[in-house]
Amino acid sequence: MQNWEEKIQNVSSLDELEKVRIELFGKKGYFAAEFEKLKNLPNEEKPKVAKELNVAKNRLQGLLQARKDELLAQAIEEQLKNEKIDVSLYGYRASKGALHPVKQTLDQIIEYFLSLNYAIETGPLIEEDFYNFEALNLPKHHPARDMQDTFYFADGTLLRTHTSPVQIRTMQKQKPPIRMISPGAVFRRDFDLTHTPMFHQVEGLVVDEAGKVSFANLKFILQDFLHYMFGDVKVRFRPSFFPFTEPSAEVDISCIFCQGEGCRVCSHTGWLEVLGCGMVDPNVFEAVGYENVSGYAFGLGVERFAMLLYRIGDLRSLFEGDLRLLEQFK
Ligand code: 2U9
Repeated sequence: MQNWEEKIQNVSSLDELEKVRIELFGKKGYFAAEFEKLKNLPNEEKPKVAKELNVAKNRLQGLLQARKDELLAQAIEEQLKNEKIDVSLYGYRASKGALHPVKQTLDQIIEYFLSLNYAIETGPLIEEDFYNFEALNLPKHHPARDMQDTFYFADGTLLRTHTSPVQIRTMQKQKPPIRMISPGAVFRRDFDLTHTPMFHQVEGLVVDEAGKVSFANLKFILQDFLHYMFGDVKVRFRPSFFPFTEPSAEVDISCIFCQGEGCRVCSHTGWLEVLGCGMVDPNVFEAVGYENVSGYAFGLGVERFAMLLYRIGDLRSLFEGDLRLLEQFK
């Protein structure tokens, strides 16, 4: 017995202790064998020996449990010592992210038109010729359809070159009145200081019964919008041409860099072109089966707005994902 007690005291790990436990109390262990031997004893000796065996068994079980508790406590102590953390050490601070300046600009534009109850409509990036060109009064052989400007797929579909197809789709599924904007990515085969093959547009469309929507309404809304975006600037409308609007105009603001004095950004004109607009061409209404309506439309490039608002010189820097640029717009 002494031998077993020493054995229990001398184990130095929980694994070793488990081995001793099995040697003692397992099916083929010491006590199983001793109880087996009882059978061979004379009857009168059996109770005495059995009692002794039970006393020894209980004692050793107690010792085993005590040693187990001791070893567990030691292990926890050891762990606490090794895994001690120094709470006075400096940690790494997670750096805050920021919205991309194009996204911030887009949000600001959308906020204005939402406040006037314009609906926000979206559509597919891969379009059919009809929605991107034909319905917008851009007939076959129009130069804008050129392979030079448009990304075509082999099956004749294309990457939309403007968000106007969304307005066509909206008019097809809805009756007037319509008051909507279509923000989203567009694609053109263009890449230089002021052009990237993908950029974002916001286009607007308002349609109601003939006579209810005027160029004067358009002028007021765009003026108000540009004041919201750029603050106290002058706004002017210049006659222009777009296939899908007639009459058409381009809209300038007084240069926000030189207050109209003339500088490099405005090519010494004092003006910056920021929008295109006009009254929707009757051919467009015909293509969607609208009759006796009038409407106005406008379009703008979001990256251009972002460059002016955040004074970014090179358009391409908006697309390089350089954190040093993005860090500046927190
Ligand atoms: C429908 C009818 C008319 C949308 C318009 C412009 C003028 C325009 C350019 C601004 C800079 C595109 O991003 S840009 O290069 N857009 O000048 N867009 S009118 O006219 C429409 C659209 C849809 C059914």
